[in-house]
Amino acid sequence: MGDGCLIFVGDVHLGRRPATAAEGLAACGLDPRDVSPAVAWRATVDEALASAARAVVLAGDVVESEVDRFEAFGALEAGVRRLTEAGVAVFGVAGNHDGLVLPRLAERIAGFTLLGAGGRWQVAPVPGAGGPVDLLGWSFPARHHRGDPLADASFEVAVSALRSGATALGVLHADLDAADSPYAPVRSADLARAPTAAWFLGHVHAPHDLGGDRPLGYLGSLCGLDAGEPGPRGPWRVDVTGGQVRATHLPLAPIRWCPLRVEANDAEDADALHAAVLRAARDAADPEDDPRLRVRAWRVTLTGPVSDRAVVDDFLGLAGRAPLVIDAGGRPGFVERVVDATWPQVDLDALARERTPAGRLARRLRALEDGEPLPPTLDEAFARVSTPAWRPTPLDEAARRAAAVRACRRALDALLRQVR
Ligand SMILES: [Mn+2]
Repeated sequence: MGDGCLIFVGDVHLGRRPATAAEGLAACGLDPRDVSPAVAWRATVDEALASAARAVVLAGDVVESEVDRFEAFGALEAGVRRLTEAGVAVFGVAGNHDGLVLPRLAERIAGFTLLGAGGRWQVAPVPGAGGPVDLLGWSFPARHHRGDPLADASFEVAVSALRSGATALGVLHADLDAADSPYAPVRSADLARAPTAAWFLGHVHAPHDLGGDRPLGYLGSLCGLDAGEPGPRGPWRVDVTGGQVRATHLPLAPIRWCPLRVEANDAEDADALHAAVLRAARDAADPEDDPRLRVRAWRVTLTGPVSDRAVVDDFLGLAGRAPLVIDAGGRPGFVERVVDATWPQVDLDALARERTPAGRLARRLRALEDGEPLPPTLDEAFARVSTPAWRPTPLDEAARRAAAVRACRRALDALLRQVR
């Protein structure tokens, strides 16, 4: 029995629900509980049982916060019991959200093995059929951890405890390549130097591409919780054959957050724009998506230059009255929000000659679009919002310019609407 696969699970956040989507879900006949992380966790357990996995490994932030621990206990205990009764081992490391609560839950749930408790690295052999596999794990000892976990003396001790001939898989919750982070900063170069065949990380909710030969990166959230977590979500199936690791994403999350850009200028009235939104969603929705996907939440961005502002305003007014329902790709869906990123279709050259505030703005916009250097005051402003904890990678020149162009267009739009 068993093909020896493991199931790795990124940030689950039991206790969280997509609160802002309640109305849209209701319009699709669903409740926030139908698309919660707990549902994704149950589907993950089903998947592990169906594929006769050797082990399920949780990469931290299993629980949203301490006040969710009773709810999390129920969901976690039920899943762990089903797994262990079928001979599937369950491991986990604690993250920043559950640095205090996961160790307490682990103590009370039979069969759940917490790895690296108290911030001390630990090695655990994975039981079950197949070649020898060792897990190398580290848990958050608190809500914050400013030190590099790899710099801890226990790391070398644990590494030397890895069995020779075993495939070592690293698991921890950490902030990758973010030097000043209060969330266990680690360098990918240091991880790559370790004698492991792969590193599976929790913390950042956007999944990395782990499909390569030696996977190293974020598993991503198990279930997207808002429009900031777009695209397919779910656990990863990890197969170990002859020391080779192969990771496959299993997009089994019940809800998917889908960004959708729609050109607004082609529509002559609000109904035509509505039809364009439906068309775009139907083009984007893949009927072959995982059958466990129950609903799509669309974030519609209206874009492009617009000659008739009233069409967009009319559409926004109508769409704001009740959630816009979209049946696409064999699945229900709803528009979670409409973002108006259109700009007025004006003769910028003519406007730029005017000695008015709008003219001045038009000159600035043209300069930005023509690639003239960004004003230093603007770069200082961007530097202030690029704090290391939230935006480890500073915005590059192209992104700063695009943001400035967007802001300029919005301001020009507002200005021209006052004038007319
Ligand atoms: Mn998290």
